[in-house]
Amino acid sequence: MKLLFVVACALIDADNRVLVTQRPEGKALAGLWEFPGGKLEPGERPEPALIRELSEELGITVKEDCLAPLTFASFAYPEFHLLMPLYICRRWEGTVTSAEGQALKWLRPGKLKDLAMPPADEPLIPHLIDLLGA
Ligand code: 9L3
Ligand code: MG
Repeated sequence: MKLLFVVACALIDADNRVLVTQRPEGKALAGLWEFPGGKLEPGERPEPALIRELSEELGITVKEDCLAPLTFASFAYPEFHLLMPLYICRRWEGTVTSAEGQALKWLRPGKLKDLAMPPADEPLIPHLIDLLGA
């Protein structure tokens, strides 16, 4: 089975809200709300990959020591098995903007349950509720 290594991040604001972004039309899982991130490039370590993805998708600069791993997601699709660590980040430089035209939402963790999310992302919600409250 092919492994797909993806990294994702819960950006957390001063009110303990978490950022989710909507996958754009034309991409796999279009319309679903996810924690921002993406695939590792060949030879790339997870943290630099996440820093690159957050810069490309949200226009922010994140330092590696501001990323802390929280938990791990795994989901077996028919074509590949997705492995995805979830990092948290409370400090970044710049303003979060939709650099690729995707919709953005800041939500308390308890509200994430109302969104349609990819199957890998949904089991991450209780970990964020444990950390930040609902
Ligand atoms: N994926 C799932 N949850 C996420 C992210 C960032 C990605 N939080 C899944 C969707 C795709 C695959 O990982 O199946 C690769 O993502 P992308 O490179 O298409 O964003
Ligand atoms: Mg992505």
